[in-house]
Amino acid sequence: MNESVHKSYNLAREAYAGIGVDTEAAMDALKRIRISVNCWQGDDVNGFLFQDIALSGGIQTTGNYPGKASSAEQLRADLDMALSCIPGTHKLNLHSIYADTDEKVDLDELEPRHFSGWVDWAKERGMGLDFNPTCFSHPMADSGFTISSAEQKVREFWIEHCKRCRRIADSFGRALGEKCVTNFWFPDGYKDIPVDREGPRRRMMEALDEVFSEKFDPRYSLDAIESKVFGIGAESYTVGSGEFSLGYAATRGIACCLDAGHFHPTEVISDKISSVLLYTKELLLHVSRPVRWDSDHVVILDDELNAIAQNLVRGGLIDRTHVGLDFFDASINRIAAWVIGTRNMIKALLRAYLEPTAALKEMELSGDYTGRLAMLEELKCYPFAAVWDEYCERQGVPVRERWLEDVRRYERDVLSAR
Ligand code: RNT
Ligand code: ZN
Repeated sequence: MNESVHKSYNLAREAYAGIGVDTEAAMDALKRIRISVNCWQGDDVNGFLFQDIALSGGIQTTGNYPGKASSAEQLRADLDMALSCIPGTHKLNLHSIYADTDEKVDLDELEPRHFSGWVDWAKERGMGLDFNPTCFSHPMADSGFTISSAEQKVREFWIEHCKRCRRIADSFGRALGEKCVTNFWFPDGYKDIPVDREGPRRRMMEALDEVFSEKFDPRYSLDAIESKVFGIGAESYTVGSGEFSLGYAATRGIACCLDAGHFHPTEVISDKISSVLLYTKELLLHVSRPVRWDSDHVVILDDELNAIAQNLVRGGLIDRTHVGLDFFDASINRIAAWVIGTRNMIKALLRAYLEPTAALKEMELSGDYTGRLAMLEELKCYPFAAVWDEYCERQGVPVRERWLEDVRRYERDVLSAR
């Protein structure tokens, strides 16, 4: 295999050199990108803090494939398995409900020490951590409102939770020497048509201002706010809409989080990246795959994924963007889901790095739209796969579908015994 991988790569390198693309430089750039892998793919967004709590907040996992992780140790073992099939060194994106502790703590009592198991794990692997308050799957979220609730008691509970999450994020950033991005997403909304659309938004804005009143060193943490168009049970009105979130992020100097499934079905986030980054310093992405709705399917190498990667790489916007994943499929092997989705994200970025960007831009600026279309179409048949295989080989991870054997072996040896 190695021999043929290198042989194909050498031919590919020549082909790309012919259009001015340096495949070695592309692989070097790719190596530096750390994808934020979402922990919640491993256990269907359950977490370990509470037992027997149903997933709420208008999101849903479907399927009950056997073998899901039910402790932090199991989830870490599963992640290690998945990461051994993914080229590069990445970040893990944790939700607060993944606290690794025997103590009985509620969300408004969490402290950095409840996550020390994760910090140690990440440190050993040279990985970073990202974080999320969990404003759902909790009795205090039963009304459908959290931080924008009209009830002061409810609001205060969630404000306290969010404040604590920011302190935990800061502790992650310091311990690992790498910025921790904390994403704030609130499911708040109405099933049916509200009378007052302004009130909850004003309350959310004021609550967030309180959450963000404590200042942290920007080298270690960054806050982001994730918008959404609707959720199950909140079909008519979502407080944290696109306009709310972009306006909030831009005026408060924090980041927006664009989730691929959080807009109208024909809207794509690839086109939003270049606009949002004119008004905010940094950006967080939740790369997902909505099928008819925000279904969070495993990311595949489709047109939109390629477009996301192109928009990040072509404009150099990748340096200001944190690429996170957000999918959870419980109907297939969960480790395979991680591997497939994350490898695809990396593949799409590699493909984008293998474009003759300067030449394409020149054609565009000089009005040569014929050349632009011709080149973009021919590029699709360039031997990108040979560079991808070489990259996997050099990074010491399985080439092509060989990772599936490893995952199947792990399923037989470990998952089936759960
Ligand atoms: C929900 C949002 C959010 C969640 C995670 C679990 O619609 O996409 O990002 O998926 O926080
Ligand atoms: Zn998301």
